[in-house]
Amino acid sequence: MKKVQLSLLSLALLAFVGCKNETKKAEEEAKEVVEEVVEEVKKEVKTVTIPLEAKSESSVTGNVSFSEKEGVVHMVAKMSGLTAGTHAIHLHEKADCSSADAKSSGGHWNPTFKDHGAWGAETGYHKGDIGNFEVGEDGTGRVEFSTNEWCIGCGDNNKDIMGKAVVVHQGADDFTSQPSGAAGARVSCAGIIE
Ligand SMILES: [Cu+2]
Ligand SMILES: [Zn+2]
Repeated sequence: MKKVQLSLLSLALLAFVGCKNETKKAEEEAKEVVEEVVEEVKKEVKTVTIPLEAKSESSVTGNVSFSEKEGVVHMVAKMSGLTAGTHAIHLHEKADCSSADAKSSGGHWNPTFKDHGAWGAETGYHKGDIGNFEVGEDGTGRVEFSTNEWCIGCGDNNKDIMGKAVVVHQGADDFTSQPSGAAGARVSCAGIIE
């Protein structure tokens, strides 16, 4: 039995030595390809992930990640500690969550000076008017949102979300009350900073 194992091992060794040069070349080529792809991905995809901080005596925490590819920003917000029901989520104008009620983040981010409304509404909407989401008994929430009206760090004041804040509200956005949809207390906040 041992003998069989040994001869198998030497066969494998022979094969290994024989192929070594070619393997090495293939390995190097593969490495180059991987490096090129990584460089391309770095160029194409910008990402920022930020933690949500509980505010207004809530226990709502979580995180929000933004990624930009080919001119479209995709947002994924994951939250827990919410009350069951409908909650609003917006981008507010300042990445400052320092006050206990998160009002330090200012009003809705509205670089184009439009009325507050539902995203895409003909009557107007703020660039921060993401909308509402539903939460069940387990208190967790997940929001996915994509738009080509935002960018990550492009420097265009009408699009750039860097330096703004994600704010989650205790209540629902009615999409009509001005200037912010009467969504109630700010229960969680995250500054969009790197
Ligand atoms: Cu808000
Ligand atoms: Zn608004």
